[in-house]
Amino acid sequence: MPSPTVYRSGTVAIVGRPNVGKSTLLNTALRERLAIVTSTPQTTRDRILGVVRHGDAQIALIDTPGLHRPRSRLGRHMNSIAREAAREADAVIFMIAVPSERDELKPHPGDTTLLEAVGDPARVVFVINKVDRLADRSVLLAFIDAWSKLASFAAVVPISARRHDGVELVLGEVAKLLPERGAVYAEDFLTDRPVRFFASEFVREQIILATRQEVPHHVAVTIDRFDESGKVVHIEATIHCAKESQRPILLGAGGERIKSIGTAARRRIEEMVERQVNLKLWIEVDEAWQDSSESLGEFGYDGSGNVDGSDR
Ligand SMILES: Nc1nc2c(ncn2[C@@H]2O[C@H](COP(=O)(O)OP(=O)(O)O)[C@@H](O)[C@H]2O)c(=O)[nH]1
Ligand SMILES: [Mg+2]
Repeated sequence: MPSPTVYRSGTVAIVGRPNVGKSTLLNTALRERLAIVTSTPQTTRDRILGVVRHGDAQIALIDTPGLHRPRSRLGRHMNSIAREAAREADAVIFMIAVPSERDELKPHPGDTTLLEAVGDPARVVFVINKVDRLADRSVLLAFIDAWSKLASFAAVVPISARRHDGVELVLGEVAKLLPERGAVYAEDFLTDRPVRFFASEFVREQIILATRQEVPHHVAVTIDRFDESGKVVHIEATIHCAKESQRPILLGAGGERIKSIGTAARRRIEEMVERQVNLKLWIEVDEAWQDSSESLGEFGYDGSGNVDGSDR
């Protein structure tokens, strides 16, 4: 049976400061745990595209790194990815999280700067996430009021991405902003990233969850071997950290930590490939890689989307 015609399609960049819930929204909208989510800011380093069908529309959502004050070349690269995605997209989801206290009602300067960078608010759906945190709904109204004075958005939608609450409303609003044209992606197209990209991300996710403080920001993961020719998928990955002192933290006592990182990441990868996975992890120290353009390129943070550690 031919699939029904898609009348609207286009790209929608999800932008906002770190930790507001952009990646959670992507995953919820796609009903797929694609993007990695943690409570640590700057978890997302790359743009990740995920395509979702909503009514007559095909929406290509682009998750982006949170805009922040960069402290390294990597940070600057992450910011430029987000700005570029917002510029090039047909529409923008501009996301903030509800303030937890009344005195935070004033828009954050980081948000107002970002709003200016995004441009015409008529193509922006303003999404207020984490409303589940609010005990007092009047705070939300006051917040919406403060923001509505700043710009006239195409729509304002309060949601709880974590609870799947309001996500369909967001998709409905962005669909209205997309140009009328046929489907750009095939019906079953989910993402433009290869499985090996997600394999490296899932390892990084477990490192962020298992280590604290500065370690997550100093770690990159490359895939040295990805062999799916047999029944079992064989993957070898290298964890690159920036200091020799981070190696024992990653290893843990008797290698316990790296072992549990590997087990959890392997389960996530198996969930995605729906096959048994054999995952081997290595640790390497690359001093100050976040400021080396060579290392950034090698680790795939140069816009090439390449996640191979080398051409091994
Ligand atoms: N309470 C609450 N937490 C959320 C919600 N959405 C996301 N989070 C949490 O906020 C943190 C950051 O989420 P993430 O999606 O990684 O944010 P990103 O940095 O903007 O991509 C994670 O701990 C999420 O579980 C929500 O609707 N409510
Ligand atoms: Mg994210």
